[in-house]
Amino acid sequence: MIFEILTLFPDIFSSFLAESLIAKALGKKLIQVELVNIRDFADDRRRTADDRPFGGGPGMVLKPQPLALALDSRLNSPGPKPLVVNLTPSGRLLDQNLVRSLAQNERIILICGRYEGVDQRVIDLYADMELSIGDYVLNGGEVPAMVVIEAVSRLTPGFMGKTQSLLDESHSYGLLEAPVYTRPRLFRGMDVPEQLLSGHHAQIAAFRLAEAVAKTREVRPELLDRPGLVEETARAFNRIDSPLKAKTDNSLPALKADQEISPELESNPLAAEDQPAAETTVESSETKPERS
Ligand code: 6GU
Repeated sequence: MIFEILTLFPDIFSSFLAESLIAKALGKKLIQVELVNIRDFADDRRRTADDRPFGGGPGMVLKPQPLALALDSRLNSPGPKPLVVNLTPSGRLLDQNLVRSLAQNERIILICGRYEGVDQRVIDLYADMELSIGDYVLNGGEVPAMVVIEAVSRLTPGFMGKTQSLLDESHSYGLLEAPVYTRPRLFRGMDVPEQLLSGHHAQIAAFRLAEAVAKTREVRPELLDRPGLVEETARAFNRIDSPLKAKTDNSLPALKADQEISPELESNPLAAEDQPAAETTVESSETKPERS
């Protein structure tokens, strides 16, 4: 996976690229990151890359010419055809499904806008998509670019240890993570849930799944409304062979025999987007409910 970052502030990325799993992945050539300073493509002596907006208003806008030349230099370089992404708070919201589809690309160019944004004509000419990392405003696309690189790289084969990828598989149902604990067993008078100490793999898996559902219901109840989740969770739960199942059944609304998907959810226009083909779950086609 190749990431090319177009930015006015390449130094922001130094420690991000020099530490931990990202540094290891770069070392192993699992990922490649190229930093391109847009200012290098300015044609005046002062290397101007931004200007005031037509029509007035606060802030500055990235000038079209330096950015277009920077993009041309990358697009004319050899390699796979890149996906060109403009990072902006007015873009499509990034979530794990979108991360998965971004990871299908061999090469991604990330445009880090600054100030008030990027001249629209460059976006119209070059960008395949615009992407936001959340509903809040940042100073520029540099932190979002790091978010994209990290989230996408984690899906690159070999980036994570085997353990982590297995963990990810069990959490790919769109639930929040169950709470985790480490030694010491007793901390300030608080013990670790006994189910985690049993050593029984199936019991532990069932407990964690129940905890994940409970946590999700408490913090992000809307995630439980996602069409398909009911079937996926039920399936995951059914794979677990555990005496604990009977006990945890109450915390898994998904598993109630009489539960049906509400018509409201059935007609959710987001349903199709939430379940991109062959990306979310391998098993989704088998588990789809009959829909009339
Ligand atoms: Cl991609 N850019 C900026 N400037 N702010 C943001 C963002 C992007 N995503 C959320 N806030």
